[in-house]
Amino acid sequence: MNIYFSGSISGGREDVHLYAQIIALLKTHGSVLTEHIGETSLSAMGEENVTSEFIYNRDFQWLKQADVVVAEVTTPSLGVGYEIGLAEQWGKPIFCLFRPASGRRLSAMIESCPGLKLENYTTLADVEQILKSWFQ
Ligand code: 6K6
Repeated sequence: MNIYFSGSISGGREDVHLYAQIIALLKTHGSVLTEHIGETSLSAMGEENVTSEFIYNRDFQWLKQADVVVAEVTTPSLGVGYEIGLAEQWGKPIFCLFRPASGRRLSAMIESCPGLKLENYTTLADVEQILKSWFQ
């Protein structure tokens, strides 16, 4: 099972440690194509020595290859929203995780999108249970 994990980069890296923990959980369910999203060395300024064109083409191909998309949507991100939109157009299963304790309001375009499943969570233990129910 190829899993595309989507999480904020330019939108802000405040949750990068959380992304790494979610990716570790996802790896018990399949192969994560985008492990770098959880790397602290990847800053909001992006990967060094690669062009945005390279990143776009690579991520586009990975997204196409994915069997499922899991997006952490707490930190608003243009890229994450775009990837969700593409995956929806392609008919892929999309699972979104949102942390209400952040104090943020999730975009209505994600909250009410009929093409995805959305779960609120508080702790990593919650995420573990949610992933089990999604992937069973
Ligand atoms: C920033 C500027 C140029 O390059 C970057 C960051 N480099 C990226 N490397 C890998 N994936 C990226 C990069 N920028 C965006 N993405 C993709 O969009 C990832 O798959 C994320 O899921 C999503 C993040 O979007 P933004 O808008 O928060 O960056």
